[in-house]
Amino acid sequence: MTDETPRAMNGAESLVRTLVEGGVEVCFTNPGTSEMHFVAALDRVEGMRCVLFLFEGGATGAADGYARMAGKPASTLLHLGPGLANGLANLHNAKKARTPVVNIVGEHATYHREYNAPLTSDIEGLAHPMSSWVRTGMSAAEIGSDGAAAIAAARTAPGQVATLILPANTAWDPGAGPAPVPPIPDRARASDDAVAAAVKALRSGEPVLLHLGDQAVRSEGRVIADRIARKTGAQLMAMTSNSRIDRGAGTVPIERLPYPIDQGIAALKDFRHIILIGATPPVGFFAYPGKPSLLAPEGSTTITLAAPEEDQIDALERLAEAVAAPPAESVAVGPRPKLPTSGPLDQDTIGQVLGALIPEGAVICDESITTGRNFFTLTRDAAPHTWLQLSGGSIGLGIPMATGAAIACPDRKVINLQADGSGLYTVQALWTQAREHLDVVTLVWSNRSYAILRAELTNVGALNPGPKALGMLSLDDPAVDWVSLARGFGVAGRRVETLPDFIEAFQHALANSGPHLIEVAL
Ligand SMILES: Cc1ncc(C[n+]2csc(CCOP(=O)(O)OP(=O)(O)O)c2C)c(N)n1
Ligand SMILES: [Mg+2]
Repeated sequence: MTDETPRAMNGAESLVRTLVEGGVEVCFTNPGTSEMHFVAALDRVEGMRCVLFLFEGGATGAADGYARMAGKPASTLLHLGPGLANGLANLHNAKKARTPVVNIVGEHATYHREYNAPLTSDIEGLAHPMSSWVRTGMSAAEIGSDGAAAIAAARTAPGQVATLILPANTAWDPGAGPAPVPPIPDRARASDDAVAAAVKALRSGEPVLLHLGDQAVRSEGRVIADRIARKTGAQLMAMTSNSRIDRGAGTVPIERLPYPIDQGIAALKDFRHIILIGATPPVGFFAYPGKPSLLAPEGSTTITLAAPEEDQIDALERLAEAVAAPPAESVAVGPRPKLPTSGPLDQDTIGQVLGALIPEGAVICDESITTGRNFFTLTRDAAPHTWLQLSGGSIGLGIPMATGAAIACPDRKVINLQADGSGLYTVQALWTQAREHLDVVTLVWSNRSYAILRAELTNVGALNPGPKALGMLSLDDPAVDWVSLARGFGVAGRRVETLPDFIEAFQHALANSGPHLIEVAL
C-alpha cells in the first residue's frame, strides 16, 4: 500500500462515524490497549469531543449529567470488565434516572478470549444489571450497525443505558462504514382506562395527590398538572429524587416527597388517591423495622395515569381536558430571596444564600445529602434554574454529573452542591473540570462525617452505638483538606468558616468563569 492508496475504513472508524452521525458527539473516556483503534479513529473523524477521566466512575457519571442536560446520549469508552465495573455505580444512577447512555466497552479480540488473559472477564455478565441493552460485536463489518442499534436502544423512552462490547478485532478489521440509526419508537400513549380512573379519583371529593416524575415534573408537565390542580383541588408533589426539574421564579412550584421515612409517611397520610404521572409508587428508601415499605396510607388507591416510558404530557393534557381544567396561568414572580446579613454558617443560611445568588440559567447538581434537606424549599423563588439530583442513591455522582452538565451547557453556570463524604468517591473528576476549563462551582459541605448515617443508626433501631460504630461515620481524623485536593487537581480552592466569607467566596466564584471549589466548614 502506498500513501495514496485509500485506506479501508476499519470497524472502529465505522463505529465512531456511526456515533457522530447518530448525534452522539461526546465520548467520556478512560481507555486501555483494547480500545486503541477506537481512540485512533477519534482523530480521523470530525465531531466527537473526547473527555478524559482518571476514574471510570467519573466518565459514567458525566455521561449521566451530560444527557440530562443535552437531551441526548453521550458515549463512554471503558476498558474491558474492570473498567466497566469501576463505572457501574454511576451507571446504576443513570439507569434509575432513565438517562440515555451509550457505553462502548473494549474487549479482547474474539479469538483471544479462550486463552484467559489477565483482563479476560464476563463483560456481559457485569453489564446486564446496569444496562437495558447489551450486545457484543461479532465482526467489524457489523460493528457500525451494532453502534446504531445501541443509540436507538439508549434513546428509546424513557431513556436507557445501552452497552456495546467492542472486541479488538471488530475495531481493527475492515469495517462497512457508518450505519444509520433505526427508527426510535414513539412513547406509548396512556390508556383511556387510566385517564378514566384518574378522572374518577379527581371527582371523588376526596384528597388527591398528583405524584410527578420524569417528563411530568420537568417544566411543561407541571404547568398542565397545575391546571388540573386548580380545577380539582388536587395537590402536586415530586418524587424524592428526580432526574431533572426546571424551576425557580415564574415556574410552577413543587415540593418533593421527603427522604426521612417518618416525614415521607406524614406527607402522604391525608391522601385517599395517589395518581402517578411519570412517577413510581412512593416507597421507603430503605426498610425500617416496624415501618411500611409502601408509603401510601392504608386504604388509599394508587392509580398509574402514565408510566415513565409512556407519554406523560399527552396523558396530562387528556386528563386536563376531561376535568375541564382552566387555561395555564402565569406564576406570580415574588421577590428574590434576600441575602442573609448575619447568623451562623449553617444549612438555613446557606439555603438562603443559594436562593439569593443562584444566577439565571444555572444548573444545580445536588448531592448535598444531609446539609441540603431544605435547599429545595429555600431556592423556590431563586432565578430560574435547573435542578439535577442523585437518582439511584449511589453516592459519588455530584462531581462527575456537574462535569458532564458543564460540557453539555457551556453557557450555563454549573453549581455542584456536594456533601464531603460523597464527593470523595469520585474527587479526581475535578481534574477533568480543570483540564476542560469547565465553568463549575463546587460547594463542599465539610461536616467531616457521614452525618446521614448517624440518623439512620437511630432510624433502623441500632441504638447506643459504641466507638467502633461511630468511628465508621466520622471523617475528622485526619480531616480532609479540600483546598489542597482542589489545588492538586488544578482547581482554585478556598475554605470558608463564616457566613460573610461564604457569601464573598461564592460571589467571586460566580463572577469568574472556570472551576472553583469552596470548602464550607460546618
Ligand atoms: C456507593 C455507595 N456507597 C455507600 C453508600 C452508603 N452511604 C449513604 S450516605 C453515606 C455517607 C454520606 O456522607 P456525606 O456525603 O458526607 O453526607 P452527609 O450526610 O455528611 O451530609 C454513605 C456512605 C451509598 N449510598 N452509596
Ligand atoms: Mg458529610
